[in-house]
Amino acid sequence: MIKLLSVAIFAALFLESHQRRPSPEEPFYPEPEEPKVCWTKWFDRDNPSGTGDWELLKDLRKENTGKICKYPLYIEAITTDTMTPAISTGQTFYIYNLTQGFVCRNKDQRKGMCRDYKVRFRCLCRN
Ligand SMILES: [Ca+2]
Repeated sequence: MIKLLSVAIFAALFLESHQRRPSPEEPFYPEPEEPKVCWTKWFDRDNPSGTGDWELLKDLRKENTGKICKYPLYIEAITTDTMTPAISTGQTFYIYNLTQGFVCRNKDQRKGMCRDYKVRFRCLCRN
């Protein structure tokens, strides 16, 4: 009985899948587009006057509720004065990653002082 039933189900599925086969006259549907990515605004919550420039993701999230997506795809840090990419300044960074954010500690620098940085994140766009 079960065998007969499974044959019947198979036959039904087989017929249905054949009925749905697109004919050459049907319109062509292109592949779905790649999801679009968006940047957040620039965040600059700290100045290097203390122990350094602390732009931690957890603090930025706390101070800017809902403004930074849960899973950022990219983080970018630049100086606030000349917009120089952090990686081009020659300074050493304590933290610079997607999960923690960005930290420049003054004690890690040859000149003893970090520049002031701002950060932004790339996220999937909201529709
Ligand atoms: Ca800063």
